Amino acid sequence: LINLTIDGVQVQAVPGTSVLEAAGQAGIKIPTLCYLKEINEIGSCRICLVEVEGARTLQASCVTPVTEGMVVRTNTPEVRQARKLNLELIMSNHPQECLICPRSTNCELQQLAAELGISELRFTGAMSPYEPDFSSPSLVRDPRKCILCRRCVSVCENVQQVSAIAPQERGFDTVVAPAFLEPLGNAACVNCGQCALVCPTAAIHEKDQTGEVWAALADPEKHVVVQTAPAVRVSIGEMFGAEPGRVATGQLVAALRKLGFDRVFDTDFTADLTIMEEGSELIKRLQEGGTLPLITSCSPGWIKFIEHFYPDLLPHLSTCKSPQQMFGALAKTYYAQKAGIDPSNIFVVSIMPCTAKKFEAGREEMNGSGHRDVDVALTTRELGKMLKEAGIDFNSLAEEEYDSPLGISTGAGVIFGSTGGVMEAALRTAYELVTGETLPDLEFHAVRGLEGVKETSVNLNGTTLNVAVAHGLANAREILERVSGGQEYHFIEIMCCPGGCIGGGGQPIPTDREIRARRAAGIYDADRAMPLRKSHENPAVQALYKEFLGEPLGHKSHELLHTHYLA
Ligand code: HC0
Repeated sequence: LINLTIDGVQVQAVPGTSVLEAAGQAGIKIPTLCYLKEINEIGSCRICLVEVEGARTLQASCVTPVTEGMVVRTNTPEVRQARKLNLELIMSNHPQECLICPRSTNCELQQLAAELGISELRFTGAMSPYEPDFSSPSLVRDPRKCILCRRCVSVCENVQQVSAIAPQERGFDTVVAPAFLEPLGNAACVNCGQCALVCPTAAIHEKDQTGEVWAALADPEKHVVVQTAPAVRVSIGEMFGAEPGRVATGQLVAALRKLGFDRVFDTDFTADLTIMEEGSELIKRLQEGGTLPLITSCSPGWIKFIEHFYPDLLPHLSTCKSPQQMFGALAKTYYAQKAGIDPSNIFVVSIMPCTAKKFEAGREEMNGSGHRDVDVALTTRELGKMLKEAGIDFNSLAEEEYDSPLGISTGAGVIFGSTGGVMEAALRTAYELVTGETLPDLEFHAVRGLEGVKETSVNLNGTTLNVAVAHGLANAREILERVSGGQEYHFIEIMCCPGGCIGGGGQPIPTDREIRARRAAGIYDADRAMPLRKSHENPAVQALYKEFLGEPLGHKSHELLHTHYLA
């Protein structure tokens, strides 16, 4: 261990620790702005400056490693003044639009200005010459609000290995943008929104579609139904100050009814249905010698990634649409018929933890019912804003139940929300369908947790099934390279975002590793609390096959629930 002194306190730290981390471990807070643990440690913003005895200048503590005998001061007049000056310079070309900014009250720059005691704008310089970019179906780039911290660049390059954006031009003209200043909508961006999740300001944020939903709710001709993704129930409370991972399913339902939705349904229902279709597809490919491994297809950022970067591997993808899209297709056929409503008057809204779901909902081919499957996909953050605008006090709502039949689900549907969940749900069903026996233990812990790539083998009546799970696209790439290299898997789950949907780009800000872990724990709590925990036991899914679809992979399923991909 290395011994050093910070603000007169004796501190010990392992070699390689930064001064910032060592101070944090000793309970000494140093302000930061560009810093993002293990993702963006570049010392560019100069907010975390400290005085190191013997050094010629103040040092950025996030990139200064501890050394034996080091003496650090984090709170001297010089340090405070330098931090403040650096922040004032960052603010000198930042639009003063806080009152109308999408990140108002949740902006790190705003918060830091308050914490560092900035009470006047001493400098106002020229503004960024670049206009906002509205070309993406999921995200809005606003370079005027960019402070060039590079967090988005690092997440896109290192965590997702997509590299859709990078600093372009130089000097005052520097802008974070796609190559050749192309609009984001033309870039290889997968719409995952991890950039928006780490942006300290509103320089990248989700495309706000709340106006379209307010309009539909106010339209007496429209029958507006809503579906809630698995991962939203463990995060929406955070928009109202609740602890991450608190399961708020019943309050979510109550809040949506209060907003005026005609029916409140659950994406978990079609998650169960996905297991029936995808599980049957897996068994068919195993028995008939189809393309293996089969890879899951419910995460739209992942789909765009494989379409862009590994088109030769597309035959491995399941042809199943995602649960979001299956829901839309059924809402405008099965449900429309049952309820006696003209499908052209049904308006389907999704509440998703995901910005790529907006892109998916808009994909040309997603209209199996003869109508747009899903009309609008909102993020968890957008729903939070609507609830606030409506004056709904979320955390004090009494719990309510989903509507029937598209609101009936099992614990297997819930766990879709966390990395490994789709795999676990599929194994629960595949095991019982193939062996004809009841699973002795339905929890598959080998596929749970935040490790980047997880592998295990499951014995199905003498046949060994090799499975793998990846979350975050750098890990997806790792698995695809193994597949290309001939490693023998039968079934793979890939989710675009770190942690799976609980860490989606539309989730409340902040979302970090610890928050992801707590939301995942909430997902597994919700599963354990369900009376039914296997998709094939879902009575509403069984009724759907009996009354409408016939059988898994049948003609109607192909029409409504399956899709194709673009190479
Ligand atoms: Fe999925 Fe997801 S991607 S798992 O398949 O949770 O169900 O569609 O809604 O939340 O986004 C399912 C689909 C979701 C989430 C997301 C999750």
